[in-house]
Parts: sequence; structure tokens; C-alpha cells
Amino acid sequence: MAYPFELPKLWYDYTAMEPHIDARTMEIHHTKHHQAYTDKLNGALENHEAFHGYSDEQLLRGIHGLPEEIRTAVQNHGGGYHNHNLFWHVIAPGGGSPSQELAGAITSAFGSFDGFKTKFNDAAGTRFGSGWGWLCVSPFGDLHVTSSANQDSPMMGGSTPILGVDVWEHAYYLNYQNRRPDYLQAFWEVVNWDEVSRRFSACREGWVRSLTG
Ligand code: MN3
Repeated sequence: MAYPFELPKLWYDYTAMEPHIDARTMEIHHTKHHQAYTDKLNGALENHEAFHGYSDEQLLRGIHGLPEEIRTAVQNHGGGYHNHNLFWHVIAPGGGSPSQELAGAITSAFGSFDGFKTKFNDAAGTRFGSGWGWLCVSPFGDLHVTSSANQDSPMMGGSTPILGVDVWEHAYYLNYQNRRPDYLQAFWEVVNWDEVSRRFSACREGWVRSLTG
């Protein structure tokens, strides 16, 4: 995907994640919030044709090389565009479980699967204000958990996110109000482990490819 960026279609209904994520939240999140990031990213790039051939991933990885007048807009709206693409892919009705390869890497990085979940929930739960919690693969192939502010992408720092949870209030407020920990608990019920495992394999194999498609 490159300029002009388009709002991706979801392969499931807005009701698909209920009761964990309610349909109204899904619909507003996709059609209003994600659409706004898409439109604003396009707006920022409109008069910068030199960057029209680059994917959102390439723009974020190269953020420090962008002209100053569009750098912040691409960081915010390109990040928002990319992060939400990832989010829609890494959730699915029914959940599933990690591949053997990913499960082994999680155990070796965090001691146990529960240890990983605790660390991820802590990172996402304690992110002050708006942001994201992440499971990332470093350029050297190892897993780590982190969080980011606003729509900042771990790709700006060279890591590749393979699982992300949106902790902006727009992601959970209608159903959970201020109870972010309850939302984070419910999130585990809809993690699309097949997709997270696929992304992990792709990183491990060093594929140069867009992870948004
Ligand atoms: Mn969001």
C-alpha cells in the first residue's frame, strides 16, 4: 500500500469480537478514527510526490529522513494508519494459540507464557495517556515487549511489531469506560495467534515485505 492510502476493508463483521470488543466501538474505530488517520496521511503527502511510491512501513522506518514539514504528520498519521492496519489483523474471533516456534521464543524471552502476558499487560496498562502496547521483534530477531506514546510505531526505532494493543480511550471507552485493565484482559480472548505467528516467522526469515497487507 502506498499513496493514496486507503482504509482497509475488514474481513469480519463489527460484531465479530463481541463480547470482548463491542460492535459500536469497532465501527467507530474503523470508520472514523482509522479513516481520519488515512485522510490526514494522504493530506500530508499530497504535495510531496517524491514519497508517493513508498509504503507506510517504509515511511515509518525512514521517518528521520523525511522533510521536516511532513515528518510529524507522517509520524502521527502514518503511524496511526499503520498501527490500526496491524491491529485489525492481529485480532480475530476465536483467538487460537501461538505456533510452536513463537511459543518457544516467548518462553525463552519471558520465562513463560504467563510471564509474557503480565509484562505485556504492564506495558500497555501503565502507558500514560494514549498509546499502544507491543510485542516486537528486534532487528536481531529477539522478542521484546514495549509501549509507545500516541501513534508512534516501534518501526521508527528499527523493531517490527507483531502484536499490538490500542490503549487510546477510543479503543475501549464505550464498553469499559476507565477500566483499561478489563479491556486488556479481554483482549487476550481475541488475539489472532495465527497472524502473530505468521508475522514472527516472516521477521525471523528476514523477508523484506510489507506487514500491513
Ligand atoms: Mn485507535
